[in-house]
Amino acid sequence: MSESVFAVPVSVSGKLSACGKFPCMNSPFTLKAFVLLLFSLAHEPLSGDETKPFQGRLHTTKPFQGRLHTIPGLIEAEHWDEGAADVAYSDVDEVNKGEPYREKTQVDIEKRSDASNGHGIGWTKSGEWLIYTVEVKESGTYDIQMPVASNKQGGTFRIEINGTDLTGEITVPDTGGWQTLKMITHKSVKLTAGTHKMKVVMIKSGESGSIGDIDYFRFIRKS
Ligand SMILES: [Ca+2]
Ligand SMILES: [Ca+2]
Repeated sequence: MSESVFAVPVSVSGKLSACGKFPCMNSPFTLKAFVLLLFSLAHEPLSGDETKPFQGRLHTTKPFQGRLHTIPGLIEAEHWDEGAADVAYSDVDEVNKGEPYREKTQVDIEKRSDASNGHGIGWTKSGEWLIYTVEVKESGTYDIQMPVASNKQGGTFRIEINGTDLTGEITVPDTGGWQTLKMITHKSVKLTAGTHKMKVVMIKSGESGSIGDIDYFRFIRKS
């Protein structure tokens, strides 16, 4: 639920109490606010997380098609969580410049025959991000393999787990063209067993004018 909806009943609470024990029902606005208040309390109980906007918003995303990503394993870049813009993902422009592969989205999905699952993400820009709900089966040290493509030197991105930087900046190299995927590997990240929110954050564009195309993230346990 968005913060703006939650703010409505709070702002009219004085008006509700002015009518005694029960809310005034003669005003459509007040009735709507009361219904919103009940809905907010039922679905969004206040907790410690609500004081932290970042963590508070993360729990509203859901795995794509109900399928939790598991680690070790392969996470398709195009299978970020379901949820609204700026909750499950953030994108710099409203249109999907690529393929209508999943529900209407602002994220740019590229159809490509050389990619796993026939799709990846493309047209990536600084400031964009994507959330993936993941279940780490075994605590340990992992390498992350990622097929990427870039025409000229690409940009940088990082991977976070529950809001903490996991990888530092990963650079997308010049792969010889947008249609040429090359595997890059980020080595030795430590993960703890459990369900986590993985966030891929686009940091800085490269000579290509973009960060790079990404096909998937494969987590391989090393120790
Ligand atoms: Ca877009
Ligand atoms: Ca893919």
